[in-house]
Amino acid sequence: MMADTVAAWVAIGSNIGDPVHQVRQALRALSRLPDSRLEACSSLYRNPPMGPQDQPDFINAVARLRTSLQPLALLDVLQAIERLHGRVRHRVWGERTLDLDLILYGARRIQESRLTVPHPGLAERAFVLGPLAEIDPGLEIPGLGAVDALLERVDDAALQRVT
Ligand code: PH2
Ligand code: MG
Ligand code: MG
Repeated sequence: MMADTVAAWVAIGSNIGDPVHQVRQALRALSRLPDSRLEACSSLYRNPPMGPQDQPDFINAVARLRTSLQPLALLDVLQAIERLHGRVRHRVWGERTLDLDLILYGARRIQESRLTVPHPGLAERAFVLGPLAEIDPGLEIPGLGAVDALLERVDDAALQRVT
């Protein structure tokens, strides 16, 4: 078990129900995944919605796992957590109880029908780059460059750390 492990990064988001509680529950669930260890998690950040503006603020965070699960197997368990936590998703870019996105898997680039890694929106999203830079500032994102350099190019003024 845990032979051939890689680091994998998961972006967490929630904006309906009790988002802070749901993000904490998600982190707890990530700490219990098979063949995986939760290595690091960022602070929680409150921030305004990207997309439709008539929805509540999001709570976002990023976690780093060490895993021997293959990317699609990891995606399966992430989607199982979303379902177990009663995922509700009303519209594209809209409100949801829990969103777990596999944003990076080692230094791999993956193009499959179910999964694109690095996550296509990564470089534009302060709510992903901010928490990611908190735990791994110098990380090189395949094809995009270092996290801290990418963060300098987006507006992160609205990211509010939750105490
Ligand atoms: N997720 C979305 C749509 N908009 N906005 C913020 N701030 N954070 C998110 O995680 C988010 C969003 C759909 O996944
Ligand atoms: Mg998602
Ligand atoms: Mg998402």
